[in-house]
Amino acid sequence: MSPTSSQSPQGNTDKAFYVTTPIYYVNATPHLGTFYTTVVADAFARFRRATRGKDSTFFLTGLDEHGQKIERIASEKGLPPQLYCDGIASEFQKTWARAGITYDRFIRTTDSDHKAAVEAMWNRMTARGDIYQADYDALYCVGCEGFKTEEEVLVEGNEKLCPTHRKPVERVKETNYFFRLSGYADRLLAMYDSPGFFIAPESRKNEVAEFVRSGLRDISVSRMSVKWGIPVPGDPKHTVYVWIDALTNYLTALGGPDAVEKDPRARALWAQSHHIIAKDILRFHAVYWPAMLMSAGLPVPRGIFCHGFLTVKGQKISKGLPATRVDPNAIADILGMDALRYFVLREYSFGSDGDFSYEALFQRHESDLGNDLGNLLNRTISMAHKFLRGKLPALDRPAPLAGGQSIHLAVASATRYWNEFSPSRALEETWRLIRGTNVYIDQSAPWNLAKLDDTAGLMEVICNSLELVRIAALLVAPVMPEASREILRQLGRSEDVGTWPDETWHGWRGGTLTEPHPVFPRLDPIVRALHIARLLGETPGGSGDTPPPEVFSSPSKAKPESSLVDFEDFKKLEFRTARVIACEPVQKTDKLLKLTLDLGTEQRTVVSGIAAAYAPDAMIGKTVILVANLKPAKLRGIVSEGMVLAAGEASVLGLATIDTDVPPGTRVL
Ligand code: ME8
Repeated sequence: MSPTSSQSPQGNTDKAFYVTTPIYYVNATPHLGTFYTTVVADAFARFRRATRGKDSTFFLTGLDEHGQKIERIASEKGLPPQLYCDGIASEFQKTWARAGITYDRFIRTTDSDHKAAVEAMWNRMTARGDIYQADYDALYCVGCEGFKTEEEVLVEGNEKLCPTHRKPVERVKETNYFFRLSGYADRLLAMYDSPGFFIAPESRKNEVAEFVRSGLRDISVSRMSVKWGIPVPGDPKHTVYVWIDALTNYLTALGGPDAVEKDPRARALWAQSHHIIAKDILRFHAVYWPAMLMSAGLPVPRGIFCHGFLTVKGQKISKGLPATRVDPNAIADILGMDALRYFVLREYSFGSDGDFSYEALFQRHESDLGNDLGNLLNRTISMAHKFLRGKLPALDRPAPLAGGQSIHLAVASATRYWNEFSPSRALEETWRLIRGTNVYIDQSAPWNLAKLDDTAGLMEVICNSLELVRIAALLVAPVMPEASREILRQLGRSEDVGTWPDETWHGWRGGTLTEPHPVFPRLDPIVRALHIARLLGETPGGSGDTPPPEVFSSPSKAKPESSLVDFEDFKKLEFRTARVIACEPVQKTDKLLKLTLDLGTEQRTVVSGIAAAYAPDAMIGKTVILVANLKPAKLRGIVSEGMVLAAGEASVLGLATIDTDVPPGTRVL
């Protein structure tokens, strides 16, 4: 079972909520795995702010910049480590800004207050008598920044490999400082069973308890051979082990160990601290970290949420495996960040592993976002304009709503699942409401009421529908903040942004509607196929192409003004006339034709989605307009070297041509 806030260590319903993500290594830019954890944390933070007030919540994310791994990468790149870290940090910050991540602090372990917090932790653990010096001879994986036992490593020939990274481990022989972890086994086991602490899912708690029961060894907490880090207080030849450094970040952000003890706000937040991580770093968070805190005389965190891995074709998405690279920014270029946020929160049940595919992503975009939510907004606003001129005051008496009980239930259930940290189930309940509203409109048939001049009936159905759309917009806000804002704007209810709906039915509260405007524009199936081909092409398993420009966007995709293109950008596109000299259908599809084009000085092969409108023979001899400088994309195994311009949305209606005879290859402007 997931915890609820009423189970806080003090046994009260404290409003405070502190949520953290891991601080990510700066050995790569954000990918779908780091995006997932960060979006989950952001959605929890947004939900808490909406339900308990803006100041109740503190959301922390950031970067783990020290250690041997980063020291090596920076040196390979010939950069001073700080400069290297600054570059990656700015990439993370740009992506998180674009993804609407509302962190209260973006911590970097190179921040000066963090150094002070690590020193304070070290001094507290030393004062407790838990830090001592000894010679060390052990195996180390730089990828994990972790020590490995002889039993843990894989032996292949003469080499010993890290079981996670499949790379050789290194032997470390040094005089190190050690932390007396072995002394904490009993207290850790008692903590796992105490009501004031949780690890979710429960299975992960059992796994950790088993590890502790099997016996804990003291851990090395300093390195002499690593310079990129925080010096050990009083003995600067040694550098604090990167995990001791990194875990302390959760205290730094609240003011450090002393503040967590003495400052009332820091104390309240720490008592409600929730670490969101994936299973790769569970041991560090559920064993090392609470033991360090116990040693430092500080309370342990409130809880740890351990989610599974996102995979591509069963392989964990990770920086070291380019074939698993899924770039959130490349997806957002096509669908927007909200759609990707929705997808990861809806598709994966929090806690389990989940496989990613572009097909599933585009499918959900079309069905859940376009057909269900987008269509509901669009039809409701259109009907309000058509039948009632768009000005919809609140009714004197809220209209009763058949099925009002189920709406009450949908809001209550969504709220409950958010409180229980189950985003996919909360969204499932929200979609029950959205789909139910579409059914309500179908069954009430306002178009028939209009024919009968039943204005009161029309008012009731349309006001009820508007209110249901408003409730849906508020319920999706933690997941799709921009879409929520836009829906509320179209409803004339901008003042509701950031609020949470009541569980009881009050009816429509009034508003002046804007014109309907698609929030999740539909993608033509061919355009969608092209997008998928090009997104896959970014991985070595695909065609190796880089993304084509925005020209692949559906013509219906409405753009906010800020994304209008400059003339300079437009000029980068090269349109040329081309004569079709051969044409044949593409196997196993009834949509695509393979064209051979003459451009005067060269021939090109282009795959085009015009098969429904043109027979292959009818194409021969035509002069078409080609986007000639698109990066090639692989479609059904054929490399397509450009794109033919055509009119139409869901299906092609006609080709763009030139009305006089011009030689093939002529530039079109
Ligand atoms: O471990 N699926 O940093 P890291 C789901 N610096 N989540 C994934 C994922 C995947 N395929 N890949 C990565 C570190 N993640 C340390 C943390 S904290 C004090 C120090 C997410 O860059 C997930 O949250 O290797 C995972 O735990 C984290 O990124 C690992 O990030």
